[in-house]
Amino acid sequence: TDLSSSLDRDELRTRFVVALSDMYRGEVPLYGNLVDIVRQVDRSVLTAQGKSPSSLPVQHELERHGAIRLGTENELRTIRRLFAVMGMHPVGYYDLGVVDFPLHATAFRPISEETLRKNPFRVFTTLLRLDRLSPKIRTMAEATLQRRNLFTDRLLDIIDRAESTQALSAQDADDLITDALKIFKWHSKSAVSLDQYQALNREQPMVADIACFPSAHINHLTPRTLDINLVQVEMVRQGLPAKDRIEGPPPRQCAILLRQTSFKALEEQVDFTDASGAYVHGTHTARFGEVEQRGAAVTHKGRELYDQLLTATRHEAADSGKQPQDFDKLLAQNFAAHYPDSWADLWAQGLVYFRYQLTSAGRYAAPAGELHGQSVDLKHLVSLGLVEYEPITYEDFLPFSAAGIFKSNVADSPSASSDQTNGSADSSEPGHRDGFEKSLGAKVLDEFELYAALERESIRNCERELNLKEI
Ligand code: OOG
Ligand code: NI
Repeated sequence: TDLSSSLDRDELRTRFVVALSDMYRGEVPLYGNLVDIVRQVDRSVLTAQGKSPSSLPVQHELERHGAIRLGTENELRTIRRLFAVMGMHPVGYYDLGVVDFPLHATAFRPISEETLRKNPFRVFTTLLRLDRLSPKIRTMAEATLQRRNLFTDRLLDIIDRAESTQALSAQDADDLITDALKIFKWHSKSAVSLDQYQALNREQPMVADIACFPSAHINHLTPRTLDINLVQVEMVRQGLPAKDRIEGPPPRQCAILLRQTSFKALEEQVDFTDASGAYVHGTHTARFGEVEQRGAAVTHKGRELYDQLLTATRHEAADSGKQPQDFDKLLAQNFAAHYPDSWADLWAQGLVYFRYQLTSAGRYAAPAGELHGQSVDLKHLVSLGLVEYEPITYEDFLPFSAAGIFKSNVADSPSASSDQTNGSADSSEPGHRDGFEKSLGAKVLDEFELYAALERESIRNCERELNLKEI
């Protein structure tokens, strides 16, 4: 027995993202260029603020998310178990059916305040909906997916042990990382013939991406940046094949939700096998690089307002045949007119989730026990200057933004020319979510409830420190 066995899930997650990032930079050199751009931009932002480039915590340079696409329930369930060992759990449901992709998804991510602080890395994980494919293509996809096994026996064994003993030896931990990487590695030899690839690709390019390869290659990684607008400008200036607009809300004083942009997927050489077993050269387009900038998590009310403004802008733009730059201008105008842009207003109108803490005056008053046992409401405590609030960071994804990212990474398809997505903002028909959860073998957590719980917990802490009755 190994007495040094323990299980530090946060550390495993950090080792995993570092290893994944090294692997991906090796596989997709252009991704390395994007990371360099992000570092340059962040340095220039800090310099402009009179800060030293080393003033950021080391975790700043760890990627914030990645994405994979899976083909079967069994793959999804095993991935769920693997990510749980690294402290990542399924949060949120995303239906890509809103843009007619036979896909739905969740994000595996840390959920507690402490683990998010240590390293919030998450993986957007998509499952192919076989029930949405035409019968012939479905049979073909199922047959190739049945033949592949993403997981080594050693990896399955380590996951079992982590689940049953809640501990791993140092060797187990090393092997977990090594064998997990094998799942996400790129293979330039396809598991199917060029004919089959083309048939699957015609049905929907994502179907070919998922069903034609022996691994579930990571399709992008995403560092964060301090200024996504500058990264977009710099990508264009340096000749990267940048997506033509930034997804998400317009630039604001008070950043909300998530803004993302990417360089588009590259055409890569692939060997297919023909009937005689000989290799035939072809290409595949799936892997890209992305950056993100996160703002505040919004409440249901804040999200409805966001969806409403986005949908209205899309309709307005479609009616007048607007180009992407004009769309962004229109979006910015609509937000400026209707979405409050000061923390005080966002707070007063209940649009954002906040973390509350005692001010120095509050900490001074606490031991004096002046408020002991009283029930004082939160707004009053804030107005007395005893409690202050800061926005909670959004840790999830946005269905329309994800759809925009998917669409801009589909090669040569008629829908690829436009980032504007159709469909209604109500992206989560309950029937689909149920089906996804059945495939997953677990419920997906509700992101709004998680933010509300973080907010409540911070309020309870203030009450305890001030010796108040519960607010
Ligand atoms: C995932 C696209 C979604 C995001 O950042 O919204 C995503 C994919 O292309 O597989 O990663
Ligand atoms: Ni992404």
